[in-house]
This record gives sequence, structure tokens and C-alpha cells, in this order.
Amino acid sequence: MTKRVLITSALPYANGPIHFGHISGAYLPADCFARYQRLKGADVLYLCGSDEHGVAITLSAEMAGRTPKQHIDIYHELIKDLFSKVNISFDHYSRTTWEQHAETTKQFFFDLLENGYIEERVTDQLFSEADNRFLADRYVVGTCPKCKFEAARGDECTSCGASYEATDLINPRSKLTNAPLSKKATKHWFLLFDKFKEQLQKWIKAKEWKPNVINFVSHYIDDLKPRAITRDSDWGIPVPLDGAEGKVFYVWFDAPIGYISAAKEWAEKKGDPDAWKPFWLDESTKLVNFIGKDNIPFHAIFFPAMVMGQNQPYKLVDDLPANEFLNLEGKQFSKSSGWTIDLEHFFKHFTADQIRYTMAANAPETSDSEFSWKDFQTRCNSELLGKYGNLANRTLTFLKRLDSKVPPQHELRSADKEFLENIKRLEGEISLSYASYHLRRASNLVMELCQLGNVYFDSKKPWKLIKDPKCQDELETTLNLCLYCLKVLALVSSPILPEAAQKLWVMLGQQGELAQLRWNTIIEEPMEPKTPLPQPEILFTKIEDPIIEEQLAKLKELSQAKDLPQIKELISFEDFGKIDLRIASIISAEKVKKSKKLLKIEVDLGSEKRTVVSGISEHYEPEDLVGKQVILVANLKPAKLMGIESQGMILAAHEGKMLKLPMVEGLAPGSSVS
Ligand code: B3M
Ligand code: ZN
Repeated sequence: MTKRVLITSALPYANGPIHFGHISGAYLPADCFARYQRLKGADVLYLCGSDEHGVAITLSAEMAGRTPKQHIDIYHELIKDLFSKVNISFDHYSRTTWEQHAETTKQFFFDLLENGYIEERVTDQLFSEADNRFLADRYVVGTCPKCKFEAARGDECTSCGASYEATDLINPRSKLTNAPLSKKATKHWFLLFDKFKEQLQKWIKAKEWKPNVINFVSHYIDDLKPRAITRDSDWGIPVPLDGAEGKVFYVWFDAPIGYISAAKEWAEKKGDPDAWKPFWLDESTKLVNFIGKDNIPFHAIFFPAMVMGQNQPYKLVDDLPANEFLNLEGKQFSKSSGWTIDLEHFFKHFTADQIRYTMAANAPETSDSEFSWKDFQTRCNSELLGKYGNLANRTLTFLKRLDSKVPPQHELRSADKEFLENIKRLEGEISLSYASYHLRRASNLVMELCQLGNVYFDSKKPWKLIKDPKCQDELETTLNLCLYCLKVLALVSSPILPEAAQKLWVMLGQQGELAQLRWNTIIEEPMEPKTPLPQPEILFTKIEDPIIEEQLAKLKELSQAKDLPQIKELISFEDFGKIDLRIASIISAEKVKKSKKLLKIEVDLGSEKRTVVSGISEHYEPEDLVGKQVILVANLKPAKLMGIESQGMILAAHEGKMLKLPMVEGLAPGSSVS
């Protein structure tokens, strides 16, 4: 019986462009696994789609001056396009705004309701009278309840790191309009996740996942509480009950159901509306969710609980390969700060295979890993071109001297037998690595296979054998085996390098699409003598230094330009005149106890002395400041910081994490600055 495998990659939010950092975690590994399983003859369904609901989307859309629909349409297309450029072989790419997805989601909710897992509760949320709507925490700013920082976010404080509910903020305001917010009671539906504790624990115990995942998940299950699965919003799937106007499902309630809807849409598109059922409803299917590590709780706990509460026997996840992150040149990819790769530019100069191989070789399987341009160049030049391309090129070019036909195999010598055994061994290890989600290992072993072929070719010295008529048999055997090695190479590398592998396949005189054939058949069949070999083509091109230098310069330039904050709105001269800036001489400075950042500073303002608390402790030693003259905002309302009243603010200049105080020399304290 053929094995059925359902593979999913996390549904990316259609809320901004995605980058190689995303691709390397949940998409490339899933794609290689899907390609491998297809070659192995499994019945594979590989699904993904855009995650198009949620507050993050409405907020970004509003900030960009678009409707949510316009916003997701833009990013859905952009993301889909990147996936196709990188040759991700989804069987279907859906979106959660597909109308039937709403039906599947509602059915999930009704089953949970019917089975007693849903409860209605009333809680306080922040409400904007001005806009006549409830605001989710991402829309809210206010004063941190802990450190009193005035621009704290709705869910956590960027100054002291505290996390809290938006309703705990002092003076909560709308992030969009600055309108004040007040608490108002609102009704929501809670999923009683705690009711699934035992069932989840039992289920997770039987899994052979990484110990750290099991451990993390078990602790999480112990603490399960009811959670609201609805929100006040007009963007999302409406809650299908009377009295639920203005309520939609929380994005993490509907998103994973998107995996099921995607299968339904796939089935519908291919004209066989029930084709999704064996994948989702048959226990013998293997379900593998590829995700980033930050999505573990949703896939290992919340969604499985939702599935356990259904009347239909949907599959629970079998394997959950959760990857870490890929960084760029030592820092996280970040579109907003320009620390990223311009993809349009990338695909003008480089190929999908080159980036796929580099990401596979650096797959962030056990810890965060790194993309660097230098490493990319080395991988492409020394490995893809120098080992893979070289073996293909030298073998096939040499064969022109034998009429470009596959020569026959004669009696095998011990070196030949050893070569074949090593090919077999590597093929087995590569197969196992793909099957167990060890992409990094698979790509290393592929290079080992290239080296094995190159070493064999070198040791056999066909350029000498060809000169000696007595060595004809040995020559033919050598080249026949080199061709077989290349055929195996094309096969085992094809999940990572689909384009190069197919090209090589054709160059070896093989018929059809490699991706449509079967792994075991290819391995078992020796090279057929007399097969004509077409003119060899270039598999990989060399990446020259200047082009890498250009990339590095571009990265630097983009990130520097982006690091500077935007110039604020224009103000009138009158507005500016309200700020009273003065020269202040520092009399003394000391660290504020229990604070990493704050210094307590006494200054002389000529007419009076002031105490100022300043967040510069990580940049200046107190003793170095004494006697220095700085600029003080002298008419700022006093504020309490760590229990000390700060009577003014010292001006500081920032560049990224760097901070410097603008200083003057030799002016009388209290002199005005304008
Ligand atoms: N969109 C979060 C993310 O992209 C979320 C994944 C949904 S998977 C069902 O990280
Ligand atoms: Zn704080």
C-alpha cells in the first residue's frame, strides 16, 4: 500500500514581504521533504496558504492607508511569487479568506460548542468612544504600569520589559489617533483548553519528538487555561451566533484550520471534491507540520485540542519539525531596518538552486544559523561549481572522446566495487537524512558523494587509460561507473537542487522528468550502454568577488539609510520657542540603585541647582561627567523615575544603540540655547 503523507508549511501572514530567513525555516525543509517523499513513491499532498486575518493585518493596512483586503491582496501575490521563484513545490497554495474556509472554521466552532468546550464570558476591554470601537492591544499605547514609561506598547513595555494586559496601562490611548480609551465590558467566547489536559498529555507522551519540544509542551499543558477565541473586530470570520455582531474569531483559531480548508480547495480545483478526505480523515496518513519554533504551542497544543473536540476524526499532527531562525550577516533579517536581501536583485544575479543549497547547508535545525554573502559565494563556487559541476563536466567532456555514448561495464576491480559500495552507502544515508528532516546533513552528504566521484576519477586517471589499448575495458568501466555516480547524484540532490538535477538528468541521456520517477528504480538500474549523451551544459556559474562586494555594500547602505528615524512633522517657530534649552554644568553624578540605565545627576543652572535622572548609565561613567557642560530642557514638567524626581532632561544624540551627549565648553551655566 502506498504511504500517504500530508505536509504543511506554516501559513505566512499576508502582512508584509517574507525573506530567506522565513524560507529556510518552514518552507525549504518542507519542500525538500515533499520532493523526497514523492520520489519514494508516497502519495504526497503539500499545502500552504496565506494567513489573512488578525489584528496585525488590520493595523498595518490602516497605517498604510489601505483596506485590509487591498493589503492582503498585495502581499498574498508577493509572497506567492517568492515561493515560486525559490521553486517551492506546493500542491496547493490557498488563503484563509477563501469563502469555504469560513465554513470549515464555523463547523469547528459548532462542534466544540456542542461538545461543551465553549463558554461565553464577559470581560473588560479598551474602548475608543471617538472611533466607537474596541481596540486590540496592538492598537494601544499608554504609560507602563511598572516603570511609568509613557510610550509603552499595549502588551509589553519596551523600556522595562514588563508584560501585562492592555487594560493595565495607565492613560491608555489609541496608537492611530491618540484618542483616550476607557474600559468597557464586552462578551467573548472562551475555549476551555484545560478540559483537554489529560488527553493532550497522553497523546504527547507517545511522541518521539525532540526531548526539548516534549518538555516544553508538557509544562505548557499543565498550565492550560480557558482562552478567548473571539475578538471585537470587523475583519475576520464572524462568530456565527445571535448576539455576536462585531465579533470575529481570533486569528490563531482559524489559521490552523486553514490547513484543512487548503486541502478542500485543492480537491475542488482538481475536480474531485472528496479527494481531501483520505488525507485528513484516514488515521494511516502521516501528517507533518513544518513550522518556526515560535509556533510550537499552537501546533502541539491548541490546534490538537481543537481537533480533539471535533465530531469528525481529523488527523492529529504526527511530526512537528520546528526550526530555529536564519540570520543575515550576524543580525536578524529586518525589512524595516533595511537588514535584508533585495530579492528582485538577487534573482537577477543568482539562481534558486544556489540559494536553496546555501540555506540547506546552513539549515537552522538545532540553533539559529547564519546567511553570509561570503559563505554563499564559497558554497556556490567551491562546492556547487568546484565539486558537483566539476564531476559532471569532467566526466561528460571526457566522454566526447568515446563518441559521447555510455560505455559498457566490464569486470569490476576492487576499487570499482568499493566505489559502488560507497555510492550505495551515501545514497542510504542521504535518504535517511531526508526522511528524518536532517536537511543540513543531507546536503553535506551530497557534497561527499561529489567528492567520492572526483577522487575515483582522479585515481583512475582515464586520460592515461585512454592511451593504452590494453586498458580499454578498465577505461569503459571507470566511465560507466562515473556516469552511474552522476545519475545517483542527480537523484539524491534533486530535492535540494531541482533545476540542476533535472539538467544533469538530461545530460546523462535520461528520459522524462526526474521528479516524476522513483528513487529505488533509479538506484537499481545501471547505466544502459550505448545511450547517447547530449552536449553537456553548464550547471553552475562562478560568482565573482565584485558581485559579492556589491551585495555587501548594498546591505550597508540600505541599513544605514533605514536606521535613521524619519523627520517628524513640521512645527511652527512658536512651538519651538516653547522649549527652554539651557547650558547646565554637571556638579555630581551617581548610578541609581537597582537600575541598569539610570544616572542621578546634579546640575548647576546658574540661578538654581537641579536634580535630573538620565538614562545614560550604559554610555557614561559618573565620574567622567563631573565638570562637563550639557544642554538641558529646563521647562519640562518634572517626572518621577525610580522614586526620584527628575527636574529636566539632558539632550542626547543616538545612532542605533550608540549614545552621545552634545557638550559645550566655557559658557556660564544657565546660558540659553536656541
Ligand atoms: N501566520 C504566524 C507566523 O507566520 C502564523 C502561522 C500560522 S500557521 C497556522 O509565524
Ligand atoms: Zn515599563
